[in-house]
Amino acid sequence: MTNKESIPLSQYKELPINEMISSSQNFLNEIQKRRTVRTFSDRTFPVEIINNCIKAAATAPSGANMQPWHFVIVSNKEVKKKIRIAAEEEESRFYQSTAPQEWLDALAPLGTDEHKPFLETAPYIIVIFEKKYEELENGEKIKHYYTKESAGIATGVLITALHLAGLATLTHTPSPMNFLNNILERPSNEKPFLILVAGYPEKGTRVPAIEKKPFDKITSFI
Ligand code: IYR
Repeated sequence: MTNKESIPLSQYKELPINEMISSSQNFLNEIQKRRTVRTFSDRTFPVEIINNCIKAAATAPSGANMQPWHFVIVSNKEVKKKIRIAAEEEESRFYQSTAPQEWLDALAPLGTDEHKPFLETAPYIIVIFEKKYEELENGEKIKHYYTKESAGIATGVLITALHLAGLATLTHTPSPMNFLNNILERPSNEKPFLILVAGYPEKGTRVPAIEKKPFDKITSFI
């Protein structure tokens, strides 16, 4: 490995095997409780919790360490309303005309439709942008690599961190999402990647009776 400058890997700590097993099992037990929810309470909580989770997300590996992401934390009621109106417009088009029947059939078990009240009810919505390139003040453009993969990994960490902080989330991807650049005043080198709704589930929230595939169906060992 050629490396101009390096520092010791001082934070890495090897664990005894029994701790590795119990730690991975404990994490599995916890993350298995994560469910996507679609009904949120309007009860709020300190933004510090969101900030910490985003800082955790920003530790994710990324293409050439370019960290090609930007997170917009929306709690302002008017802005949330604008996002809801624009998303519902896109979603009405999707559900009523552009979605192929095959896609609608795949979504049927989730019970989704064009109504997105959670975009206004939940205290925070986090809009994640993938940055296609960085534009320096002198106009020079620095290309970013694997932006989708990088934003996807960071989003996975974010969802996990929010779950461990005691919050429920919903990944929402109205399509197309360009309206988010206008409403949130983000530049054209940033492409909306995903909306992550975060909050407490509404009392009495129900979730679809769906399951994850069994381990042996998603793995093979050679
Ligand atoms: N964006 C739409 C449709 C939708 C698509 C998929 I793939 C989902 O897993 C869920 C919903 C919506 O948010 O309703």
